[in-house]
Amino acid sequence: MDLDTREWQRRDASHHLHPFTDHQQLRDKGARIITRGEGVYLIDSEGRRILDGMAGLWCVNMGYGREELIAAAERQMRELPYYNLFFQTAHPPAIELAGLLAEVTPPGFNQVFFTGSGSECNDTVLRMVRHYWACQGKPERQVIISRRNAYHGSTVAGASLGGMRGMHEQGSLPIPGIVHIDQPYHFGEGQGMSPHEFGVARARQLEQKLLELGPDKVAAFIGEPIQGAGGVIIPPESYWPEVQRICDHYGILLIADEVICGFGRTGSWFGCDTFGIRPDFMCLAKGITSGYVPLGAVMVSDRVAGVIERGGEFAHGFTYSGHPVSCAVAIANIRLMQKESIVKRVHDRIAPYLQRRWAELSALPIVGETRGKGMVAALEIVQDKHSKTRFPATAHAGLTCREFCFDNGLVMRAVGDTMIISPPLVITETEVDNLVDLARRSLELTAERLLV
Ligand code: PXG
Repeated sequence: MDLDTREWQRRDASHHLHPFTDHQQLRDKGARIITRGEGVYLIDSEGRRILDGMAGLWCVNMGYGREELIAAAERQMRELPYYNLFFQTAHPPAIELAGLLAEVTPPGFNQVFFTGSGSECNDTVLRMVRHYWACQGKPERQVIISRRNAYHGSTVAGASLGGMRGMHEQGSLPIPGIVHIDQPYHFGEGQGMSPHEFGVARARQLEQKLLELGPDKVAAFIGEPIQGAGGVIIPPESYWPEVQRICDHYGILLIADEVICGFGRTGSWFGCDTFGIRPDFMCLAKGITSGYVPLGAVMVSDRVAGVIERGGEFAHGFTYSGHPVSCAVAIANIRLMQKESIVKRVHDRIAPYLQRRWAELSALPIVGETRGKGMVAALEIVQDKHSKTRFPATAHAGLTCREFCFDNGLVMRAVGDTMIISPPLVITETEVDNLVDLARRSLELTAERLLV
């Protein structure tokens, strides 16, 4: 179908409910219609090229239009478009991918449970953690500790594990047995402490919460190595080692939600490698297939898998757990990453370049801080650079900047007044220059509009 923009928008408004969207606002404005992708660029229904600074939703790591991934999907669809992994059955793509994941994940991860998404990974992990403790004769270990402003998905367990107040308010969440501590967000909540002190202080909240609940009631701690959707919250260096120490000391399981950080985003294969975390579970999705088809995978450590394997039937699974087409694309995606040494390229070349260029934006009068790691970065829009005072909420500084970005041909996300990027890992130096120039122009326009 080849319709003009207005007709697409009319049809969209007639029948389509969007995720995380105020439909009144959307209907007034009309949706942006994206029709194609090429490399790091999107093309919209007006034929405009837009640099995708978010890699879709943090997932199109290898860029749009990769023939290897397209061919793998087509081949698998012809061979076996669907079969399940229930009832003592398996298929070649799931078996091959499980082995490949064991190869690329850190030592001690040799078992994988497939799902269809990041949210399903976190639902799986919640059930598996409690099942693990029940198998160990400790069914009273139920509570999972998470963090405010974490994002772990939109299913009931995912949204409950997440720490988004707006999500909890809709639908009586969180479900019982999930509690939240504060996030390691130094710019927003540092209270005059040094990053080091603040990192330790925020990690120690885990210990305080454990002691308050009784350590024998606590099953696990869950965290994103870097919080993505919460605004690219990069914890101080002191944070994760202290969290790890506490988890080890009290014997609670550590779940790393690597849905965004996994597959090269932070400059190593996994966020755990970057931060030296030794988790019991890793939740993977998004970059596992570069977003071409849906897939999630829960990596289960040897210590946990040994118990689960001896624990009888784990009554859990999805129709699309390890869908053959998704697994075939994931295999092709990981092989392509290996062939192009993409993680090394990110680490040695393109991430340092991106971070150097991004940091230049900190000189702008409305930028209070820039930060980044690997191929994610953020900046804080402020009214007063020296006191780091924010604009009043009514100014909608972040959304204003986001609109200027779109108009200038750049996708950059706003989380409140924090602007964030997570471009495809295959972005070139010239494209990074283009991204930073477009971001600068949009920030200047935002300043002109707001600093009157
Ligand atoms: N964990 C993390 C860390 C995520 O970022 C999920 C789990 C859930 O994955 P699924 O595949 O169920 O969506 C995510 C997803 C945003 C945004 O606005 C971020 C996500 C999803 C939608 C929007 O930044 N992350």
